[in-house]
Amino acid sequence: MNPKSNPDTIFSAPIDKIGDFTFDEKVAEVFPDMIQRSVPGYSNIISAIGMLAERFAKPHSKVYDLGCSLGAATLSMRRHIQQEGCSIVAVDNSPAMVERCKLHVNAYRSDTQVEVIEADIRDIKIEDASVVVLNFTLQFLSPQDRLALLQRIYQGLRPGGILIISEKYVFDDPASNDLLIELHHDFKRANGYSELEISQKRSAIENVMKPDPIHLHKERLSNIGFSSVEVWFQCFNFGSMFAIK
Ligand code: GEK
Repeated sequence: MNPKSNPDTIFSAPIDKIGDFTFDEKVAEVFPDMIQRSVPGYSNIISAIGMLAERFAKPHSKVYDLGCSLGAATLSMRRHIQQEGCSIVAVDNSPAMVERCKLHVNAYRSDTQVEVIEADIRDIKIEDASVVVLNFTLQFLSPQDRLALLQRIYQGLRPGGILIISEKYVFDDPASNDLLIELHHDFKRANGYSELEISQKRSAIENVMKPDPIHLHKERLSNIGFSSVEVWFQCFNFGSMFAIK
């Protein structure tokens, strides 16, 4: 996808009182630039989600993109899916994201139908799915809501279906955790973010995003019943897993 990307300068000037980060109009406007410069491996993950969807999408099944933002994963999957009668359901609870996502999706036509829905992913029905994507979304749910959503995804997946779940991680060993956080900050510096931007963004996000360790993700998915659970990508403290039913 090539959405028009305005530069992210949201945290570039000093802010008196930093509030909690929200996915509002201002964020939606600069989102492609923000996520590209902030999440190591983001474009590789988006491409690979397309490849995985190509393999796992089944004819006449549903494909879900939960927390779709501007629809990058949806568009990547739509480009790759060859199966007849697949439909993609893209869901986000930010009105600003959903409005722009619809524009991106409608800019091209395709045989794979896409429905963009403004809703909380904790409330939507998940059914007859062959592919479910949570690309950097689960981490924004309060920790006590995560298990229930993953259980509903498991129930809604067909046998052999895949969940792709990308997240920021924390690590139990403090020295490893600190090093990986520092490497992430180096990545942001290399992408032109200033020390002020890095620290103000960190303060804004720390109340709304609580990352889990990789072992907790694996245990939770295995306990739910997923048979194959593996990390297929990691760069610093960011990565992506698949879980196959
Ligand atoms: C991408 N997947 O580009 N219900 C619905 N949406 C939610 C909820 C919720 N409860 N909580 C958060 N969101 C995208 C990137 S961004 C990740 C995902 C990031 C939405 C929120 O509005 C935002 O659009 C998205 O989840 C997280 O592949 O910004 O680091």
